Amino acid sequence: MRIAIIGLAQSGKSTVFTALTGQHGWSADGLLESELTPVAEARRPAPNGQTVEIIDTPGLCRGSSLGRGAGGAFLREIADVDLLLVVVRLFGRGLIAMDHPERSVDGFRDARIVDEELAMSDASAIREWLGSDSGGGAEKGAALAAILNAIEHGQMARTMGLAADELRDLTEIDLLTAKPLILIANVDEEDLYSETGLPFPDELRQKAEIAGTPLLVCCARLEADSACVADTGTEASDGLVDELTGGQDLLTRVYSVCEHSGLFA
Ligand SMILES: Nc1nc2c(ncn2[C@@H]2O[C@H](COP(=O)(O)OP(=O)(O)OP(=O)(O)O)[C@@H](O)[C@H]2O)c(=O)[nH]1
Ligand SMILES: [Mg+2]
Repeated sequence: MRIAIIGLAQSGKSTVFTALTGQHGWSADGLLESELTPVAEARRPAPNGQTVEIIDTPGLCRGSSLGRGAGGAFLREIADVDLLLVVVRLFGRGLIAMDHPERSVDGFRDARIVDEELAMSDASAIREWLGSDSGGGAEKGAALAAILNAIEHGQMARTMGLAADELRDLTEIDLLTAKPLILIANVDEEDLYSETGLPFPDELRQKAEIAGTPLLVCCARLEADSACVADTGTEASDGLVDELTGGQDLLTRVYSVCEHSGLFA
């Protein structure tokens, strides 16, 4: 099982990577084109004993699928993973986020940008196939043209009623928008403990609910710190944190979503 962590630049992807693997991932400073995407195994094997490989990727921005920024080049490389973890930044709300590609903190907008970049990357992969003489036959060409049309009209392939591997059999292209996906809302530690309400806008939750996308709230920094100290399996926490996390660490919650979605089958 392979999982890729994606999201806009400076959203906390590498911190999530550390939380899940206990190792360090990408940092924008050390980014060299020749470097490979950091890959590590999860700290614990999956409940069925399966090895889970986790891949950290450089950050996306608007236009990544057209080659802008560091992240776009990796989109097709991670097209064969089984699950995408999309990290959206919600920490540092109310501050000007000079290190963020959009210069502000807005998880709903960022989740939409990621969807758009995945869709544009899929669309260009399909167009490339349709434009080449790949000999896939008229049936396959027609299926791909229909999928391309839907993606260009904003529909994600994962909502087309076909599983990612069924779509793959049909199209022979690994479509990013067909991948199962978990949204990770990366909040400040103070937000986790805040009693003034949930630390992310309702529209992000609504977007997740409408799309049937699991949404996990976490403070990646806190989880990364405890992952580096010890692997305790589940983290004891209390109060609001328990309500948000069920008292479990991020890896446990990711595994739980995978189990419910049949991804460990
Ligand atoms: N306050 C707070 N800061 C965080 C959290 N997660 C990450 N950060 C900080 O945000 C900055 C970026 O974190 P990274 O994990 O490197 O983000 P990234 O998405 O991997 O960044 P790129 O690889 O450059 O795209 C670092 O300074 C982190 O310490 C969090 O949960 N809370
Ligand atoms: Mg990184």
